[in-house]
Amino acid sequence: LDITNGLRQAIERDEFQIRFQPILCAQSQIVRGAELLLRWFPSGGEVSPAHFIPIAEMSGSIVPIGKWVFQQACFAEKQWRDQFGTEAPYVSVNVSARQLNDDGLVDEFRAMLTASGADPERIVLELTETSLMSDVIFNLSVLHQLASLGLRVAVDDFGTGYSSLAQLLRLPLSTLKIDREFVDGLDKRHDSRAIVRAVCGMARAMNLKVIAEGVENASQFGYLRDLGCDYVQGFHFYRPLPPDEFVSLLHESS
Ligand code: G
Ligand code: G
Ligand code: MN
Ligand code: NA
Repeated sequence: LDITNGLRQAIERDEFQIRFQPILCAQSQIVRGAELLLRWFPSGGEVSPAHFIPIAEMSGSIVPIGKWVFQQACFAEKQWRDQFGTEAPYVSVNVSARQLNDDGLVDEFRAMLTASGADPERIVLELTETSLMSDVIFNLSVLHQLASLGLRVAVDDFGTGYSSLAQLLRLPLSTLKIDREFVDGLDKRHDSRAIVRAVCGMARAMNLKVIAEGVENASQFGYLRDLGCDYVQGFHFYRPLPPDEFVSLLHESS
């Protein structure tokens, strides 16, 4: 399989599917959001995003793919809000650094928001710490333009990059997503607990929300709740779900 060429035709061939992994309030355990995760099924098989996303980034296909993903997020936000009103969850989408370098990005996101009727304040763009720091001056300007559309910005994989905290906090952020490496260490390592506690404390002082990702068991969840983490996500709660199963879940719990 030629991944690079396959990715160029994947949208028109209708080979992508999306999943939604629920994000829950740590205190109430009510579903408040979902992360949109892309799946690719080229002619019968499946290729993991861990494999194809880096190739899409290198070849540039991530630009049209990222627009398609954002469009799906807009449709989902509108659909959920029509069905569940103010109780509807927000939707979070992964955005690659390469997409920020695309001149058309801001105009195209604006047009998709308008055409779909989605509420930008209920859409979160997840950028990894590493990609945010790759060109902080340039990203600062693009992210402020995206934030002025009303979109929220989250730092994904927080704690794994080598960022300057001062630089990072100049960005228009709403949320920090603590990397699962620290969550994984919670019931094993004192330093992971200290890091999670410090991140939660800093976030509160800076008026940011904290999400812990990769929560896999009750013990990790217990620490996160006690340490003041706002939201949780992981296999302990739910795997990434097909869109109809996610909506069924919302119906069951509303
Ligand atoms: O869903 P899974 O854990 O297999 O995803 C693997 C990696 O692919 C993660 O780092 C995730 O952020 C990334 N990923 C999944 N969907 C998307 C997407 O729509 N866009 C981008 N840029 N990355 C994605
Ligand atoms: O890099 P990013 O944080 O966007 O990665 C999201 C990926 O993490 C998704 O592909 C999802 O399948 C995976 N994931 C979600 N929850 C868990 C979990 O509890 N444990 C592990 N190991 N991976 C998870
Ligand atoms: Mn993510
Ligand atoms: Na992450």
